[in-house]
Amino acid sequence: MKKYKYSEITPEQIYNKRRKFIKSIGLGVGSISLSTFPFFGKAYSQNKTDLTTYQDITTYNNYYEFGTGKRDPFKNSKEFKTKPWNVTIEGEVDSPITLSAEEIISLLPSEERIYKLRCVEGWSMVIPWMGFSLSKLLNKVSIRNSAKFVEFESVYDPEQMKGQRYPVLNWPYREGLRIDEAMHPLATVVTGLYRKPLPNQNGAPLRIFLPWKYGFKSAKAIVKIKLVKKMPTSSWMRSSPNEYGFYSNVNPNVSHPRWSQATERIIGEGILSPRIETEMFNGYGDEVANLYSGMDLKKNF
Ligand SMILES: Nc1nc2c(c(=O)[nH]1)N[C@H]1C(S)=C(S)[C@@H](COP(=O)(O)O)O[C@H]1N2
Ligand SMILES: [Mo]
Repeated sequence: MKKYKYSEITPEQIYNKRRKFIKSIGLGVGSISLSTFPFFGKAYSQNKTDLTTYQDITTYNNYYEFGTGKRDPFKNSKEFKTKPWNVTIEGEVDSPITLSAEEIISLLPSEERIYKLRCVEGWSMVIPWMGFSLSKLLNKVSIRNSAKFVEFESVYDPEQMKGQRYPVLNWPYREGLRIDEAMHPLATVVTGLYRKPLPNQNGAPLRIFLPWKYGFKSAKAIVKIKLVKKMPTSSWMRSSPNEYGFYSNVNPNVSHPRWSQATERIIGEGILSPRIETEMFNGYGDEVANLYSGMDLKKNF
């Protein structure tokens, strides 16, 4: 099996054809904004071992607000209304702000970012996300020195989200990061995938994505970002504290209490193809390992 280093945001070996195409129409790779760029989902070839297909990315999901089955989010989120949509940034800031999703998307240009998502369940996908660094959004407020952590809150709307009528998790879905993790350039606000607006099942209109952490750290459909003094308790920590810690960095050497994290299955490759070895920090260690220097990552799982 071909082995990629997943640390490059736009690996040439994966997107060579596309880069040529982009060059030919006169745009640099780093800064294609959704608003100025025509959507084209099928203008490039797809090698199965490279990118996960649009079909798989949008029909095999975890999004418990819409049900716990993998196809539930695809089936149950079709009518979900993402307009109007506001995101509030509050807490340890000088003045809180509320921006609409449209404002955020037009204010902060999205670029294509190919990152692998590694779910704690032991599977992964390579996804051509559209998005921008979370730090750019956080910099819209003036953050006080007292802020040490960031808490994300997903939308609470049991009328539209059937899953929230059951106590599968402590709703709304909450996640958290240390502030330096949140400010890291790889911490992403996702606005789309495959150069199209983000499908509902993947967390429209805005979701977070942390390439070096298990997928559940990447809260979908966020409505609130709160700067806080103390380490927040995420929904997963609350539901099962011995299984899910605050950090949840991808780490092949630390097993989940009920299964190993040493290998993963790439979605779409068929059940006969071998699992690949999971890499520390999901393969992004060169970029993020310094955030954890001196920390015992077995204790801080
Ligand atoms: N609000 C919310 N965000 C969520 C989840 C969820 O159930 N609710 N599931 C998480 C999990 S476990 C994973 S693996 C990823 C899946 O993202 P994807 O469906 O876009 O692949 O979303 C994460 N974000
Ligand atoms: Mo997950």
